[in-house]
Amino acid sequence: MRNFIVFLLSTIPTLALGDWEVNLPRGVTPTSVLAYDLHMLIFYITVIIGIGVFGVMFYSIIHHRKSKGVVPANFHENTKIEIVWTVIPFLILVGMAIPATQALILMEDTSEAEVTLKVTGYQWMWKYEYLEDNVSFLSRIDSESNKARKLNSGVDVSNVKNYLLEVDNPIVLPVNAKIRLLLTAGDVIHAWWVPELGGKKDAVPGFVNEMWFNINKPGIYRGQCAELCGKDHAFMPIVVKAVSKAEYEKWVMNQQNNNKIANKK
Ligand SMILES: [Cu+2]
Repeated sequence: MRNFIVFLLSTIPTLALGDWEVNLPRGVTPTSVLAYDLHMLIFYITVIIGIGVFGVMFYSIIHHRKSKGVVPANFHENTKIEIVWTVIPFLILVGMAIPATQALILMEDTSEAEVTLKVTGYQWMWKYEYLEDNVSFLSRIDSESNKARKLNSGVDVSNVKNYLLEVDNPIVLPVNAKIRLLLTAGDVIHAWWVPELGGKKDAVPGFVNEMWFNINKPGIYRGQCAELCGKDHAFMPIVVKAVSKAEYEKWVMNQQNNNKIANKK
């Protein structure tokens, strides 16, 4: 039975199930934390409403059943009740819409970013351009995952570390800095998604979408393309390495030097 459940869960394309987690990750950015907290708040409101509504319903079904000789009350077209059951849901909805709107407004505010990273989706890789620092590179799935994923590769993928979630060139970004992403695509629609950084945005040919995050914890964060973009859609992962500002500056210098050497050749 457990194997069957594991099989069923494995058919759901999500990253969160690796550790038997079913909830969203809380993430490491202000927007991901906000989205998580908002999700939990609304989840608890719906749980309380669910318990209330089903509680009253089951209580009525059991204690006011016909076989007990109960005669139904008649309050058809009762204005007071109709006002109450309209006003209460209205207030609950407004109460949920206020924090949700505030969160959306914050998520859309890409102003005053320190680093601007242009992301272009291609079949099937990502191109990253650091607009201020003149650094750019392509990022593809790493060769180990790529070999293992081939039909009849004979590789047991459970032995491949970060299977399908590893790239050759990860993105490096500083922590505690506002990062603005400009997303577009060169062929078909892709979507850039790293769950722990919050948000997921489409990369559409001919359009530039924006998103931002400010990573508060150094670490490696992994994601995937989240828009079906062709046969290798599942094989264009995203890896973000969040490092201190000093380390980031060092990395940028190295990249610029590498670019210079490559250009000379
Ligand atoms: Cu894609």
